[in-house]
Amino acid sequence: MSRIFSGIQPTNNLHLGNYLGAVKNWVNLQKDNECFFCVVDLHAITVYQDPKVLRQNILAAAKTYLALGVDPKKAKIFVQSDVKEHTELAWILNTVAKISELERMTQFKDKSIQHKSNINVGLFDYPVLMAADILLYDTNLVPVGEDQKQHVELTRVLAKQFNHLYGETFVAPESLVNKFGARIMGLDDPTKKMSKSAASANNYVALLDDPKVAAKKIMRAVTDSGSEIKSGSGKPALTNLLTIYSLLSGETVKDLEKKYIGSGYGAFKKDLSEVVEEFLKDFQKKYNNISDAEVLKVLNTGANHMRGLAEKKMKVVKNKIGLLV
Ligand code: AQP
Repeated sequence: MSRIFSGIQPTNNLHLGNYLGAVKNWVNLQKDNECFFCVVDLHAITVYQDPKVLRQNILAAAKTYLALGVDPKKAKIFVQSDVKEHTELAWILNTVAKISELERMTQFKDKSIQHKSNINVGLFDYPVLMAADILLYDTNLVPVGEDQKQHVELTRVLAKQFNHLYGETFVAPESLVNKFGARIMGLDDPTKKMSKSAASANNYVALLDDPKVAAKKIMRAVTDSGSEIKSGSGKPALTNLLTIYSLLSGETVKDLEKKYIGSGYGAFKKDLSEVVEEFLKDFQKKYNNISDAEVLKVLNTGANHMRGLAEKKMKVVKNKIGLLV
């Protein structure tokens, strides 16, 4: 049994990429591991969020975890800002992290281009807070999409640097990246990952999109030149659509390729749009049955449990660096 930590930012409605690259994996992992799944709201504010919308998005993210199958009897679900030790440890790790290491982070570079008018210190420091989230709980494994692998690598570096300076304190975690579906690409641009904060809503299928609207997004998705339904190099759009189809339907990409020999893109996309529509209808039925009171209770229980672990760990950390405890 491993200890597992992962989180998603409540920056907008979660999308198919968040599900297929992250939460789907969590649902499997919770069976045999000690799992902590967090709504990382303090990460979200590194890009300006409307306060009223953020509040709704935090609850929506937690409800989404539940509706996708994360089971509070098996895993702890909580909100990052409910456990103040995350930021406390982030400050301490800041004194170990090197600016030159943070400057190499791809997400920081990408987001600095995307949010030119607000390249704030938090955006730069994001990976250190993420390291704190992970190290605070002696996490062994961090299930993430391909895009977050670099941050987990940095977490390992920080754990080792701290241990070297102050003695064995932190577990150096490993990232757990799905072989398949780790990087779901944008529907409007299959060379970039599907992202909640993409400029166009046609980039993603949000899990709370009207199922009919989502079906239309699939029909409008960019395709590759030619007409063959095939994945592989030179076919980034079809590779992405086949990946989504396979992960949602359980059919392998090979079987899907066979099934659509001789069919055009239109027929393939029509079927995929129906698969997506059905998936969203089923998900939203579950989502709409979860009340605010129910999710708040789950978050409260989760936060209480996590606070206990976090307080204990912070005592150890403070003691190691010579603070009074
Ligand atoms: N397109 C994706 N394919 C596979 N996995 C993905 N993840 C995100 N996008 C994809 C995985 O989902 C988890 C949570 O990610 P996040 O929301 O905390 O941050 P992010 O990676 O920055 O996701 P977005 O959608 O791009 O959010 P914004 O636009 O707000 O920055 C992670 O495990 C991530 O790998």
